Amino acid sequence: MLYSGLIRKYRQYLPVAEASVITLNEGNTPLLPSIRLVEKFKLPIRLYYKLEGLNPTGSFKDRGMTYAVSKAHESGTRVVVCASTGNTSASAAAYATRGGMQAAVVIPQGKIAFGKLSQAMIHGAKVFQVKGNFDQALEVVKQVAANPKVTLVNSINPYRIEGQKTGAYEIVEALGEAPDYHFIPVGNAGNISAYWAGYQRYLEEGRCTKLPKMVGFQAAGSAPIVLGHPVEHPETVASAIRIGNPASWKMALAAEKESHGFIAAVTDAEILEAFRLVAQLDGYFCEPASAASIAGVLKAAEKGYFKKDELVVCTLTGHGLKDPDNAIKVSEPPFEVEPRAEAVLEKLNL
Ligand code: AN7
Repeated sequence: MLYSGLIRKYRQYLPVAEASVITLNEGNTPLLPSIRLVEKFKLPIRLYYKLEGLNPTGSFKDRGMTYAVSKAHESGTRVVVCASTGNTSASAAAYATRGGMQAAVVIPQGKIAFGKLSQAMIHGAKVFQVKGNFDQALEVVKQVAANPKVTLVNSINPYRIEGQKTGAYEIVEALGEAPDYHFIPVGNAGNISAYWAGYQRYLEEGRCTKLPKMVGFQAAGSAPIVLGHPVEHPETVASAIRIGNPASWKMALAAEKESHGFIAAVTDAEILEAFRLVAQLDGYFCEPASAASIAGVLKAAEKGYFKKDELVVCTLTGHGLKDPDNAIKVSEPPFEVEPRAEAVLEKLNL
């Protein structure tokens, strides 16, 4: 049967009137085994990447957005709003226009990756750049959404979390069981909460027989959950997770505790190194925030956290092409040469 997106696949979990289903056939993303990264670092584990960058707008946000925008349509509103570090705005813009609706997105000025800004713009969202950070933008849209003609589609909208649970369902379906660990970057903390709830639902329904330990990573300069207090001026190269006061803080703490996992910080240097390594060793280009989970795997392995042959899934939350500036910064620069074969051959050290 033709794949037609998450709402149709998981109809029993994501009920909505058929006339309001707004989909770009999101989900059904690959689970890719790591080969060379595992080899190089002699990791004792089986490591899989969940390639969420292969969703229609290039991030995991599409899983929740299809459902949140469809439910907004069903309820009769035709304007959706969100604050965003980039990916939520790209996704909201695409799904809104697909449904003949308007998106209004509020983003921190100069602090979102260019690819993401271009997505919101090309899909026809009304884009508001605020002189402030994500946390301030979220406060603004919460107030805007007090207007009954408008629906908030940040992850405080429970339909977003319902949709994002499908990431866990797909992993269990692909592996035939839950993994031992699920590693994931943490920003506003909606995704770690959604995965945990998704695994729990599949356990209840007998689709798996155990639950993974949930292991989340914040950037060291934006690590409120690790520090135990909000961060007023969050900073990190991983702009997607530059968030100082996560909306789903309590749910993330519950996921950490109930699953016997942990939430820790990785530095920008560790994030950028993991970002480069996954691209250069395993051939997959994710965005810096996504690589926080891989940085976390490397750090945990160094401390002897894993047992032999344990199964670890890392969610690679967004596509690298959204943020080419950082890729260029961490890579070998191009050679500038004359248009002659010798000039190329000379550099190849054959
Ligand atoms: C690539 O787009 O918050 O912990 O406004 O884009 O569920 O917030 C993005 C977050 C990880 C963190 N990786 O997920 C937004 C936004 C990428 C992201 C996260 C984000 P949450």
